Formats: sequence, C-alpha cells, structure tokens
Amino acid sequence: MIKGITLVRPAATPAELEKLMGFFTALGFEAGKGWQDARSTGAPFLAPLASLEFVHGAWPVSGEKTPEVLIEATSLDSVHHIAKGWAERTGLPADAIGPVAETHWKSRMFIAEPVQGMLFGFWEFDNPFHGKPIAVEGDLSADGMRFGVVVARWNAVITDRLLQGALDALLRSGARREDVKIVRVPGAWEIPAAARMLADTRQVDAIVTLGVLLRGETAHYEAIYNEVSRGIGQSQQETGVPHSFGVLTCETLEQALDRAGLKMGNKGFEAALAAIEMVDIQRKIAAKAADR
Ligand code: DLZ
Repeated sequence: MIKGITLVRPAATPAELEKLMGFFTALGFEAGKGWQDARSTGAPFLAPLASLEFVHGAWPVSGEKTPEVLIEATSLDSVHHIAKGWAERTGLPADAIGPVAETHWKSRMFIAEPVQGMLFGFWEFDNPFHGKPIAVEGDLSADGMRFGVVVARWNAVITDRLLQGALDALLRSGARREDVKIVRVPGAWEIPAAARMLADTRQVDAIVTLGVLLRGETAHYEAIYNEVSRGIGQSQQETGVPHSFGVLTCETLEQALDRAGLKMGNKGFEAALAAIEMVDIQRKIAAKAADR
C-alpha cells in the first residue's frame, strides 16, 4: 500500500526558495515538475526513491496543520482505517489521526500525529495513474542474466561487427562474460535451428540472432529471408525464450556496413538491448501473475 515518501521543507520567502533551488540544482539533483498556484510555489527535486520538495506559501491545506513528511499511498481509506485502529489501540487522543479530506491539488489526504508534534500526511492522487507509467516496461540491466548469441559466418566482415556490438551491449549492461554463449553457424539459414537448440537447453534467458542477407548477392533471397525470420519467431514462440532479431536484410554490402557500426548504429548492439529488455519484461509479467 505504501508507495513513497516526500519530505517537504517550507522556504520562508520567495528569495529563500530561489536560493534552495539554485543550491540543489548546482548539486546535480534532477528537478521534478515544478508547480505554482495562487497560494504557493513548489520546486521538487527527485531522488530514486524519495523527493525533497521546497515550497513557499499556504500549503498543503491552509488553516490546517502542516505535516513535515508526506507519504503517498494507494488505497488511502484502508491506510486511514489502519491508522485509526492503531491510534485507538495505543490510547492516542481521537484527533491524532485526522479525517481524510480533499486537498486543493487533486488529491485526498489525512494527517497523522502519532507522537506529539510530529505530523505525517498520508495522501493519494484522485487519479491513481497520475504521473505513473501504466505500462510494464523492461529495464536494461543484464545483471544475472544468461544469453545465447547465434551468429552467421556468411558475410563475416559484417557479422563480426554485429557480434562485437552485441557483446558490448550485454557486458556493459552487467552480463558476465561466462554467461554469454556464442554459437557460430555457417549462414543465416542455420540460425533458427541453432537458436532452437540453445533455447531447448533452458540454460539461456534470451537469444540474440545475428546475420546478414544481401539481396543483390543472394539467390532466392525472399525465400531464405522468410524462412529465417519465421524460424526465429517460431523458436521464440514455442520455447517461450525471447529471441531478438539482428538479421540484417540489405541491398548492398555498403548498406550492411552502415548498420553494423558505421553510419546507422550497430544493429547487433540494438538486438542485444532488446533481448535484455525482453528478459526483464518476462520476469515482471511472471512476478505480477504470481502476485495475483
Ligand atoms: C547461400 C547463401 C547466400 C547465397 N547468401 C547468404 C547471405 O547473404 N547471408 C547468409 O547469412 N547466408 C547466405 N547463404 C548461406 C546460407 O545461409 C546457408 O548457410 C547455406 O545455404 C548452407 O545451408
């Protein structure tokens, strides 16, 4: 139920607020979304797990007690109920836990004074999705993840660069070298079969596939490309192991070089990041399902 803590420190004057903002900006704090209304001004500064917010003016509800610490919650009414019960059991005066009241900033809050003079504001936005991403998204930390990289030798001048890019992304994102298995296959045609073998071992969390098909130089280009992409997709779907697609399809060698670290980034690097992200998404979705 508890989501986060915001420490609020009122500045005595607008000049003091400016000074604090300058100081915390100079220290490298990331500024949050500032706000201003008829009564007050706020300048939040973000930390990964908390924020320290300077305000000036009547805040948060004029005429009421001002809490020093704000705690954002979900299911505010349940939190209030628990706080009331606790206050009753511990013999606190009835007004130690105030009523849940509307604020003037699209939220509801109650103020708790569990010990005299120490005020906590528990609050919840009216819109539960306010400022929060509603999508499940993967992080890019590969710490503790195991990968298979299947790379075609055909057009090795390109695929070696794709492999370098992929390794660079995996290792820089925290994967350990011993957790990355590289499998070299003759050409793109062999990628799906090798990827499937690796996935079936269940010893990898994701597979990065790397190859290059050059239209100008490949007989039956369409047929090979269709089969390679279908096979990689099929292996991914049937095994449930994420497979990222780093098989370039280009008209010329020059175009392929551009996509392997020259003018248009390195598609091996991008494919590796996609694999990391998919492992994390898979874990998050599984964790959410287990929570239900
Ligand atoms: C045969 C062939 C051709 C013509 N072109 C390519 C290509 O552009 N990229 C690639 O990765 N592989 C190519 N191959 C090789 C096939 O993928 C396969 O390795 C061989 O036909 C052996 O099965």
